Amino acid sequence: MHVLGTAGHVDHGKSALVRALTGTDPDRWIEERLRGMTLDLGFAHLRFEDGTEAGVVDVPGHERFLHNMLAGAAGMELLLLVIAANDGPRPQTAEHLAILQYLNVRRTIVVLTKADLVDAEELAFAREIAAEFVAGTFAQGAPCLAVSSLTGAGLQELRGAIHEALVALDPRAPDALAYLPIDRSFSLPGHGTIVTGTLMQGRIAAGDELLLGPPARSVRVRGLQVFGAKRERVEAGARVAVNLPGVEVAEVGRGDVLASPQFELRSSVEITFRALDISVGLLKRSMPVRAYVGSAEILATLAFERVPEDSTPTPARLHLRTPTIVVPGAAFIVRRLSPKTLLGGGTVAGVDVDGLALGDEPPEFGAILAALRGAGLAGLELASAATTANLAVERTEQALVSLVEDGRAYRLQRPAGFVEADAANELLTLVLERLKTGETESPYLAGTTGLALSRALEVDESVIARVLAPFADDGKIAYRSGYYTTPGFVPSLRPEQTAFFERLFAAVASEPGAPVALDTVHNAIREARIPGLPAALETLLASRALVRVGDAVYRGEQVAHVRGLLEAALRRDGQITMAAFRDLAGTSRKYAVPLLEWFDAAGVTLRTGDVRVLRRPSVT
Ligand SMILES: Nc1nc2c(ncn2[C@@H]2O[C@H](COP(=O)(O)OP(=O)(O)OP(=O)(O)O)[C@@H](O)[C@H]2O)c(=O)[nH]1
Ligand SMILES: [Mg+2]
Repeated sequence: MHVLGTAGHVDHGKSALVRALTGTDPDRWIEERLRGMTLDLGFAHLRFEDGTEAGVVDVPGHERFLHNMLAGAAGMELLLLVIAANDGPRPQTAEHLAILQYLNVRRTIVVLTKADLVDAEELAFAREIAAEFVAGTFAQGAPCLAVSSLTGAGLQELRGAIHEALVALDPRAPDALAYLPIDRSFSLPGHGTIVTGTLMQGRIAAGDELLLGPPARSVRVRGLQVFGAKRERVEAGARVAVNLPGVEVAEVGRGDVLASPQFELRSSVEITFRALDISVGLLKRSMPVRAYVGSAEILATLAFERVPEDSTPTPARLHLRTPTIVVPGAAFIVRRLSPKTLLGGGTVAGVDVDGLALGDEPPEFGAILAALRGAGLAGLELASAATTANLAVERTEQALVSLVEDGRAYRLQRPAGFVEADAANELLTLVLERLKTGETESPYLAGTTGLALSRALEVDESVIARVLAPFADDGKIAYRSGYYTTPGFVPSLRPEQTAFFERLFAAVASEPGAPVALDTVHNAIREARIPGLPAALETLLASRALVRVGDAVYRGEQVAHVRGLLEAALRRDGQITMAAFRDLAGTSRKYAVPLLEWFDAAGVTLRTGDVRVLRRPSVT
């Protein structure tokens, strides 16, 4: 069996295509459906009459969710590179393609979606642009098919091309040791913890003893499923759900690995690295990076004997800050810490190089680290660090910069200072444990506030905010709209909560301009007597799945739609009156006034006299 994956820019129709091909909506979360945007990986099952099947992985196109795309990208063998015929290749089309060149894609089909929105001449032009775009990449010469997921045009031909490609793919190494990067974990009443992922190589059978980590522990497979059907054994290439008794769901998740017991945790691996052409100039002899291996994102140091000057493959080493199960031959990519520029990628070599030093180090590092350690989570500002370590400010500053680059100290803001990495990491671990437990128990909560963390951990709220900020920048923890969550966590409402909001908003689904009154929402919540509804509403508002405008509540997609119409009208006419806006939005004056004021406050429009103009000439 093989895994087919989507890639491409936000809104280009990846998820709609998966739905049209498989009948399954890969957007699992209500936030995704209300917002009309994929946030996390989605999964589906493609089946042909002759028994050929494939697992489908749908990725988010928005750059903010690139870490989720990366967690699913390594498993793909057949790529559907999605380009909207009416929009052409865009930044994430290029970024996804650049990432995938380092991973395991073996065949590509370019899919021009939204073909119903262009005429024959524009479509021919879109084909030309797409062919030019993939020229010189691994996708050069790939078949290019135009489809409309809306009308169904071209879907039969695409299914034919997918079938042909799947049949032509060699099976993945079934005789190798088992290696399954985990992309999801959840618990089922009566079954305990289930983990899912793509079995990259080898076989797994019920009853097998496997290694789970990090941290490493031995587990026994109770049961296996592929697309909801029970299996005694599964082979490489399948999307598998594995039932692991005795493992708490909070202890395992995306980024962990399930593998044959012959493997072990490694903290330093020899690699073959190939730089991305445009990033060659950024490479240093030893530099902190984010490494993406399997479904994991790991902070690491990339070290060269000789820094590459072009994109020819070069031997190098990766020192992983978190020891991880790494399989020889595994493909990976690395990005810069900040900004998260793609640097390149490669494959893991066979030899273990644990214990190699990272180079000589000046003696003042020890003194500064000791000073920082003494200050704990409060950290030290530069001048006090210099005084405590008995060093000149200038040398202290240079050393602190190196320590920050190496990941042994973090830079703090407001007020500026430095904190020892171990102390900060310990806080992060405590916070993440707490968040994970909360997210498992009440997955519908938007997250945990700094105040709640402060009370639970008995650490000053301001210290929490200051120490966690660098982790939030690095993607080790997520902070959004006042709530902390584990990275990649997307709140998910309970089925009865989802059903409640879907029912409530179904009434206005066909009218883009019609909201539900806030009072109606509150009354319905009170009457429904479903636990957790007020918190679920908070969550939907925090994620912008729902948007409160004055006394009314809209679906995020409605507001985005009206905003699109408004911006198009303003670009065309330069200005708009309230009455014209009311007609444009298909709503009444009662709703049009607060809506337009909301767009003013959101920085979309600017009021001048009786009309509105665009605040910024172009907004994406
Ligand atoms: N007219 C037309 N609209 C389409 C087609 N495919 C998708 N759309 C619309 O385009 C919008 C985006 O579609 P999605 O499938 O959510 O796009 P996506 O690529 O999955 O977006 P992200 O996952 O957020 O990156 C939706 O409003 C779809 O209804 C199509 O073939 N024709
Ligand atoms: Mg999508």
